Amino acid sequence: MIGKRMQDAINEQIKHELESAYLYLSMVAYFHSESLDGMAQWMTVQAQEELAHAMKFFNHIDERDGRVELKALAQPQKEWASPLEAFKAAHEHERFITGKINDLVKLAAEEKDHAAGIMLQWFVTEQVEEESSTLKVVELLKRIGDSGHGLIMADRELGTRIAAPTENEE
Ligand code: OFO
Repeated sequence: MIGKRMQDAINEQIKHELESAYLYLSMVAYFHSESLDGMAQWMTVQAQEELAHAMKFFNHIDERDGRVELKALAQPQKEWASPLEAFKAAHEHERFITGKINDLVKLAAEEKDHAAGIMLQWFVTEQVEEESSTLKVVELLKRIGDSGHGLIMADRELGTRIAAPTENEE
């Protein structure tokens, strides 16, 4: 059975993951409003990943005879000054989430909760990917600058992102 401290911390992390999905869905709406459907597609996949992350934590508590407790979600930001600012915000958010995962890893060690520790290793690796993928788009949009043609090309490229089949697996 999962211990109370770890259960509370994972319940908090479920909220963070759902808030990530909420933030990225808000960016989907923003990109659609700017007629950037490719970026909206990229962020849709990102939001779907976040729901899968929330469910990994949800199932971990469930499988260890704990009790999931869903919390109120903060209202996400609605507008950004530019696509670059939106992707910068996504990258900053991923850095924040990495910090939260690292806190959970520390707690698992303190509590000698090896099951949580093993589960969390997947998230440690995933956060490297999450930070890297958002940073790559930030760098791309910085290079493009004010070029309208560049933005259209980037939008087309980002629209090719599809959900990896393994992302929704346990
Ligand atoms: Fe769940 O990795 Fe992003 O936030």
